[in-house]
Amino acid sequence: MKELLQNSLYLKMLKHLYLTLIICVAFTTTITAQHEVPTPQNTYNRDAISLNGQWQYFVDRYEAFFYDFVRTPFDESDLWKTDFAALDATAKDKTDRLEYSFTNADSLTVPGDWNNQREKLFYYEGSVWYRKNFTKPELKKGEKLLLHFGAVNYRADVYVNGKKAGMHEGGFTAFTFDISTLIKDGNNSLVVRVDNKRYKEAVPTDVTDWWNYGGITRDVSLIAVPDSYIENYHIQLDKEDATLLSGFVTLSEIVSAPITIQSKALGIKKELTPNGSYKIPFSFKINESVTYWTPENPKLYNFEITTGTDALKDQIGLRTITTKGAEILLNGKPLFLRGICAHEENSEKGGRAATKEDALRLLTAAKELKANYMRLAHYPHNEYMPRLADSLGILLWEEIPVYWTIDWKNLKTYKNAETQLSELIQRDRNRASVIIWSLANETPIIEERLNFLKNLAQKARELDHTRLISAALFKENLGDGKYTITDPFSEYTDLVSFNEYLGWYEGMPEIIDGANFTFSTEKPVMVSEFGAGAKAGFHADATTRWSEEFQDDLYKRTLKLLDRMPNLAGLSPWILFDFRSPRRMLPAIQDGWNRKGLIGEKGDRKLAFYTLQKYYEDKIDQSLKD
Ligand code: GCB
Repeated sequence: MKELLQNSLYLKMLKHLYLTLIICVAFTTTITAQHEVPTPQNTYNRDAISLNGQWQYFVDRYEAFFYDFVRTPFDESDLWKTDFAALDATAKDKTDRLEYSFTNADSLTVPGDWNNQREKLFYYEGSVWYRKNFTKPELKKGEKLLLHFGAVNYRADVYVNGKKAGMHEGGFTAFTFDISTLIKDGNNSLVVRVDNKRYKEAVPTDVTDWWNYGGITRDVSLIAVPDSYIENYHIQLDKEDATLLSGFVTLSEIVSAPITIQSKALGIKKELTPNGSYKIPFSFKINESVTYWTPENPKLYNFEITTGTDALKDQIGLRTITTKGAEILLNGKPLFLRGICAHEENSEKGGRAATKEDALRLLTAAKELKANYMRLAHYPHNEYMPRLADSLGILLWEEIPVYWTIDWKNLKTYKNAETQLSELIQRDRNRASVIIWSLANETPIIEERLNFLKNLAQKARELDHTRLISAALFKENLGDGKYTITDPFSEYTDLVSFNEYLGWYEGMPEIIDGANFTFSTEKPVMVSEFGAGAKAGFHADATTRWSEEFQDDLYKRTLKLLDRMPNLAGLSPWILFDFRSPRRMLPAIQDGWNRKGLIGEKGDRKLAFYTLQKYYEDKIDQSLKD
């Protein structure tokens, strides 16, 4: 007995020594090598091997597969040496993580959220592990293999053959790893831990009015690129002089061979000399006459960029977007934005809009409404949206999830928001449809928030000086039916945009009739939201909340208010479709849906849909007469 006791004590001591050793290793060695590279521009047109499809998964509610029992992440310790592919119930190597296995595990479809694929995951917020095996593709000499994720909500920890490729935070932007040194011939294992827990310091923070769908929500692909590849470029008309084509090309590695930018239809073939730099700026005259990109004629030109080692095609619309006083000018001509807001959801199928067809569903409904513009709320949407909007002729406001409350003083939070903004601009800078970068939605007017947003605005302008900057602000009630904007951040934006909910969050719709707005600024004004909840198919009189009639009446009164609003350059009512929100639980009316859609979740057009459609038709007729 004594011997047994001594033995177990000895074992315990050994275990402690071992753990201390692991913890020391975790703190003294550099944490696993990071393979993240900037996401290359235009992965859309690169030859890629899709890793979409069925991925095995298991739920890790207590995160026991990520942290050891003293909450040290396994991937910061030596324990992570085990190859995931070998981790199955029969493995001899005994670790705690043997209790988890992909063998016999169920599968989820990628891209897609987990909430709508398994009933038991509908409300789940936490960690889920995914695995996909893939065969190493043939690579030419000197080629690298990039692993590209369209988006994972919210945090992704990525492992290739048991080694960490890296981590990405932010649920709506693309990220890429160079996995060339992690892959092996034949079968390879790709494991992703997806964690969608909400927390205060995150972007967005823990309180939002939309569903926190978890999962690998966008396409995953492998892309082979040469050693030096085209990492980034911007091709657009010069903002000051539309006879010039201006921009830059950035390479992943410096090459000496010239870079060619070519567009046959425009008679352009220009050689740029890298001169030992990664980033090569250009600006030259276009001799042919240009058909400008407009919503009515969304002309796209084929461009080809070639370097000594790489070649890439893109379809780019050429246009300028500027403001003059209270007007927004597209190609120098005044433009009225007939808009509508949209969340990235397919309410009929359920869940996050993840495919090209899902994106088309949203854009087609906006077209039917006679909109020429959409506000993509409240986070970057799938690349399918701007790509399709480019060819369908819909202008876009794109946005990052700096929403309501944010941990304004936290530098990490700021960096996170800035990274998401950079990743968005990086992806969509060549899309003619995108005209506005929006930096925030309904954020409180306090000092620390102003600093945060001013820095974001500066960053946005640094990365792209060709587009307009905005944010959805709060209005100010001056009493006696008078309203204005006093938010000091409006001094830093090109547009003064605000959310206006008179008659829904303030009084009954009659209040709208006596309301008047004045602005001290000469900038274009945009009503970025207004609306009312209505359950599709519920009919009553116009004073009954939740009826289609109430919503319709509020729209009619608001549209009149907008007609007398000075400097108005556009509107984007809230919202195209009903969308899922855990904040909206009113039984038999909301049942988990925000009902402010002009279209119900099953596709039924509500009365207000036709009212707005008519308003937009009249605007078109009016602009034809002008
Ligand atoms: C807002 C928010 C939006 C909400 C909406 C509402 O002002 O910007 O995210 O969903 O109001 O329905 O209350």
